[in-house]
Amino acid sequence: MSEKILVIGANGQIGTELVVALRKIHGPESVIASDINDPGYAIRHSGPYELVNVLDKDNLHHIFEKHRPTQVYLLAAILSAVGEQKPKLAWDLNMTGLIHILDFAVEFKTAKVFWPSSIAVFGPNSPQFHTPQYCVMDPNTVYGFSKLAGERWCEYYFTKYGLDVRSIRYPGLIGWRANPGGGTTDYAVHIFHEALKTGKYTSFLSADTALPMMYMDDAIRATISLMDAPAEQLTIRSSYNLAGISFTPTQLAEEIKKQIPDFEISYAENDPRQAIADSWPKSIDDEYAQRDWGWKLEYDLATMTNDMLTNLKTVI
Ligand code: AKB
Repeated sequence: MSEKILVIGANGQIGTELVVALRKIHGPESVIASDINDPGYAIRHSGPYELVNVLDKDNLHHIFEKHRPTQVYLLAAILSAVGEQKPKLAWDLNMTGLIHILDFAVEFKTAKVFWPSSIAVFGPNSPQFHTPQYCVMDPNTVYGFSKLAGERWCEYYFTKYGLDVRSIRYPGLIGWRANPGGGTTDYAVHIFHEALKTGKYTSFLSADTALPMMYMDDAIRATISLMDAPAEQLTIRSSYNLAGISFTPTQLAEEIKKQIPDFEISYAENDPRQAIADSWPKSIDDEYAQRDWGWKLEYDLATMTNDMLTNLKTVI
């Protein structure tokens, strides 16, 4: 069957890379990139593009009618830090946007839907180390509980309407092609830009704040492998834990110093993102992803740092 893949939120950190990867696999004409904002040069010139606002039901209905997508990736979201500044908007975009997509996917018989969840679904009373797939979940950010509620909606549409929805709880994502957009893990991307530009960085998270992170190449590979996995192998229709690599700002700075020996890191105090980070797991257990769809991480801290610095140098 020839695919028609709609990527919503194509200008974001994941979307920018996912569109390129999907266009390589399926051909440029099969992947419709869409976003609320005008696309960047690469996306506009490498295949079809639509302006889409997920909160505008009529506009979205028109896009489904026009393209009749066989797969939809809904990446438009407000992340943890911005979500705390605009809680109602974060809830509305993250929830209403998802429900619109799930409804239209049922109406237009979309074969598969991908929706990203996050390690933000865990909270202060979740186990902090090797956080399992199933445990206490008491997220205390709007982003976190919108993702947790979204996971429940995904499983509900799978059970009630047979919609093939798939999801990953992404760790913090690190890539060189696009910037992150307002999350708590953004420091781990900014640090590379500043290391190359100024040789210094002030981290808004404290020196020993460990968080699960993942290099974008692994995240894109995970997303596409999950979407390619045979449906009968998938035992989780809420969202799969993915472990990635856990490290602190100090450990990341030490790794950067191996290549930029004069690099200096300092630490800001009283940043509101610290409390968010403190409520999240320090490491994650992803045994279900390994077992169900053969997930295996490729990049560790050293190889990720090396690849980031090598590639970022060519674009900044
Ligand atoms: C954020 O920091 O909000 C995101 C996430 C972990 O979901 N990167």
